[in-house]
Amino acid sequence: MTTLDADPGPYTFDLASTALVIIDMQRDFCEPGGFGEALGNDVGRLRVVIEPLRRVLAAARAVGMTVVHTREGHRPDLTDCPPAKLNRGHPSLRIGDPGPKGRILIRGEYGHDIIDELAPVPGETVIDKPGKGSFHGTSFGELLAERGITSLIVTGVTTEVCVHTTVREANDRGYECLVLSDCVGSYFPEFQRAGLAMIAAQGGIFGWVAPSPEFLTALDTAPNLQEVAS
Ligand code: TIU
Repeated sequence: MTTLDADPGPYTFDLASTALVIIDMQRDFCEPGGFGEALGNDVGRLRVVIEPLRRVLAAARAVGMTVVHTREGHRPDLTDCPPAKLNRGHPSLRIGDPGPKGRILIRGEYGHDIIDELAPVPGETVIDKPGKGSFHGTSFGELLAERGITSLIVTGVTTEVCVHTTVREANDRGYECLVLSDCVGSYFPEFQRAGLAMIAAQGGIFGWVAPSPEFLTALDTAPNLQEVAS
């Protein structure tokens, strides 16, 4: 077991039963011309997470941790996109409309895929999800159960939307979630601050929060899973 300092208190995990979850680091949210910008957001605000998250991903790969990426998006025929989501608000481009990076939030399109800096490598699972949470309408829960995963290191975007929904879903299912504060991002600074505070408040009502250097230091002392297996 490995322990690190977190809010509201020490977070203890066993590397063999822990997964790094990278939520929706897609061009559609992090680059101009995608869904995030169509909703009126400054996508530049999300780019601060890329470098710390790249370091965490490299460290997780080095110790042989389970890594799961998620992507929010829909089938080309939009049969998995409820009208309530499709018609919400007044975006400049709606889900399925042609945009500069392909059809907005549609699986298989360039904009839907994960940014180059964090591209998955063979052996890492990519979960395509139609909603904000990673469990809804996906095989994420089955995958975690098959691998005996009970702890999730949660990263990605956006803090108050897909990260929060996933952490809440996971918490209700009994997973222990650590959110890395500098590896989750929001278009809204006030939501970033409040979103992180909500997770750790009330004795960790949804989980734990720590900056990524705490996790990287903890990984240095954790047993390397590849060496343990060999
Ligand atoms: N709009 C917003 O903040 N987020 C989303 O629509 N999806 C995710 O958070 N991935």
